[in-house]
Parts: sequence; structure tokens; C-alpha cells
Amino acid sequence: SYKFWQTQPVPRFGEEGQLEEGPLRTQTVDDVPKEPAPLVDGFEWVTMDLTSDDEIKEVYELLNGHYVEDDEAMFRFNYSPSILRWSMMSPGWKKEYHVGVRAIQSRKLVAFISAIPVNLRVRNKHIICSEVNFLSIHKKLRGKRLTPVLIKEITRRSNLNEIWQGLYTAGIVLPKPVSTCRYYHRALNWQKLYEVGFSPLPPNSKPQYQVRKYALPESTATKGLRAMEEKDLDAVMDLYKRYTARYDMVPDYSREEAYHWFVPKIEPSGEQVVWTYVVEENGKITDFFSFFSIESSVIGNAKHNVIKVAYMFYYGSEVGIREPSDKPALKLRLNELIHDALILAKRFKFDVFNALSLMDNALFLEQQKFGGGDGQLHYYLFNYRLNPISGGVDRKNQL
Ligand code: YNC
Repeated sequence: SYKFWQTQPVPRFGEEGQLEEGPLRTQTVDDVPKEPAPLVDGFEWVTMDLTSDDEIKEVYELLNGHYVEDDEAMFRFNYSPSILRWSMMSPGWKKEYHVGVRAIQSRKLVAFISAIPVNLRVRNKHIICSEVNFLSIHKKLRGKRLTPVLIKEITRRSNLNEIWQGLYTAGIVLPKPVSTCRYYHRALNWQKLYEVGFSPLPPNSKPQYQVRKYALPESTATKGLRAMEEKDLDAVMDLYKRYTARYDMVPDYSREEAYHWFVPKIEPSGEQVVWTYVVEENGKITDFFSFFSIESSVIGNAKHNVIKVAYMFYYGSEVGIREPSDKPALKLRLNELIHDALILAKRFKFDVFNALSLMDNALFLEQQKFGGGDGQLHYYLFNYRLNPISGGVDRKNQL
């Protein structure tokens, strides 16, 4: 019945048809409480300092034990401290958006929610949002209606900065998705995925057939493909902007943000979080693609503790800009690029490559041997009405 969500400025189920797009509620900072709502006895609000190794470790440990699992509780996200910093300390980040709840006596961190600012283009309008992520509550404190309190607190802190809109995703259905995507998975190390229970052995198949099916060449094939460097930033940004103009909801990155999200760097931990490649032809950048890394813990498996998962991030190609309606040409090009992305991800020891049914992914998922997963990802906006956006899978039917 959405006891909490029905009190919030979000669109309701049953509102159909084309409606006027825009904010649902208008307020000023004067309307916003200056102090957080009290927590139940024994708990207190804290602001986490993610620049501190000790505090990021506490957030890491809370999430490592209590963040998102699949329906069968076989895997749980294991965001490393470096990836958490990359995700929550993007340009414009604010310490006060890293909100924790501690047990007063033990000092233990038992809940967390975060936001980063994002400038979002929705159709032809621009909105500044708080992108809310990493909501998590210790398993022992579930079902006690702490979530609404955390959401109201991150909303309050955003509102005090005059941010009135939110962007978030969730695996569960809430009022009311702007878009719904399905997860797709492409095995890179089929044997390991089979051993951890991620990839089933299809009837009438044998492990060696599956291994052969997902085998990849050693070397990439696209002429001019190389790792992105800082000097490519303007070219990649320009390509990103022009290519993503075809989509209805896209972050509008500043140069600083594009540097943060796309340029590959080795973190102080020695880890790499994001991989971006460009194609250079006669001194011009004609294509790019990127993927990032999140491990998942394997729960209760004797042989393996983690799987290394690459997630498709953004890409762009002059082919799609030059001939926006020429799907066959773009399909060909994206398949060349993504095939190389798989080869590179395999080289970096990823076990599986994930992608969602968004952007132009429908043009390569099947050919690149991605299989549809059980998981869905719903996209939401807070305090904004946007007519639904159909995903890449729907678009596929229109080809
Ligand atoms: C969820 N994921 O429906 P109703 S995603 C939003 N997002 O409210 P309680 C959620 N709401 O139905 P529990 C939600 N999950 O009565 C549940 N809810 O209206 C709603 N899991 O609260 C739910 N992380 O505290 C219900 O539930 C109410 O103890 C029930 O805790 C839920 O980060 C949770 O999946 C998810 O740690 C914290 O199960 C817990 O069950 C947990 O009794 C594992 O809560 C980790 C997990 C969620 C990942 C994410 C995005 C979060 C977005 C939040 C919304 C932001 C709005 C924008 C704000 C900024 C606006 C500005 C400006």
C-alpha cells in the first residue's frame, strides 16, 4: 500500500496518458527543517568522512554484509572502498550527503544513505538532482520503518542546498518507475560462473560446449582502438554529448565530471575502477566505450569468494550520429566495439560482463551472447513527473 511513498511527491500508479512534465511540489529553504528528525532511542545521526580510511572502511563493511543481494541470496554486491569513493566523491560531492546512523553505545554503523549532485537532461529540460544510492540497513534492523527516516533526511539535506529533485534506481517496484530495464549477462569465465551457481548448464549441453561458446580471441580487432588518455577528454565529451542526444534521460556532464567518470586511473589502492577506450582514426576520435568494475561476494561457496563483474557504461560512435536512422550500420559498429570490450574485460580477469536493456544495447546483446537475467532495474525521479521512457528492449521491437 506504500504507506510512506504515498506521502511523497512522486507520481502515482494509474496516472496514465501524456501529462505535463515538471516538478510536483515547489518549496523554499524556509519550508525545510533545519535539524534532522529524531531517531529512535539508542541511535544517532552521523556524517561519514569518506576521505578517512577508517570511516570508508566502516561504510564498506556495512555494505559488504548488508547491501543488495539477488533473490536467492547467492551473491551480494561487494563495492570496494575505491569504487565507493569513485561513486560517492564525484565532482560537487558534499560530506553532508554521506549520512550514517550509529548505535550510540557500541558506535557501530548500522545504516547508511548517500547522494551526489547530478545535472540531468530529461527530454529537452535540465534538472539538478540528488542521485541517491547505497541505502542500506543492518539486517537486524530491517522492517522497522527506518528507510523512510533515511530518505527524508537525505531529502532534507538536499533541500537545504536548494536541490528539490532526486534520481534513484531500485530492484523493487515503487510509485512510479520512469523506465524499467532488464539485466543481461555475458559469461567471460563460464567455468567459474557455473561453479558458483550463476550460469546453469543447459539441458543437452556439456561444460566444454559452454566454455567454447563463450571463448574470445586474445586480441581486439578494431583498427585504432586504444585506452583513453587525459588528452582525449574534450573529444570523448563531445562525442558523448552528440551521441547521447538521441536519449530521453542523460546526465549532462561537465568537463570535470567527464574526467572523473571516464578517464582511466589507478587508484591509491592500486585498483582500477573504470576502463575507457577510444578509436582514433587520422587523429580524430570516432568512437568510445567504457565499463566499470564491481565485485560480488559469492555467499557460501567452498571454492570461490568473489566474482569480478564488468558493467557496461557509456559509449558513442560517429556512425550513429552520422546516420541516426541507419540501424544496420550502427549495429555493425557497436558489435565490433562491444566484442572488443569483452576481449579487454576478459584480459582484465573479469568473470562476467553485465549490461542493461537501455541505450542502443538491444543492437548487440544477442549477437554478443548476452543472456537475459532475473534482475530488473527501475529508474525513478523524486518530485518530478516525466512521461515514461521506453527501454532499449521495446525499441528493438521497432527495428
Ligand atoms: C528502496 N530500495 O517500500 P512503503 S537502492 C526506496 N528504495 O515504504 P523499512 C524503499 N524505498 O512501501 P527495510 C526501498 N526499499 O511503506 C524499501 N523501501 O511506502 C520502502 N536492503 O521501510 C518500502 N538497498 O525500513 C517501505 O524497510 C519502506 O528495513 C519500508 O529496509 C529497506 O540505494 C532496505 O536493497 C532497502 O538494506 C534499506 O532492505 C533494506 O526492509 C536493505 O521498514 C539491502 O521503505 C540493500 C538494498 C537499496 C538499494 C538505493 C536507492 C535508494 C533510493 C531511495 C529513495 C530516494 C528518493 C530521493 C531522495 C532525494 C530527494 C531530493 C531532493
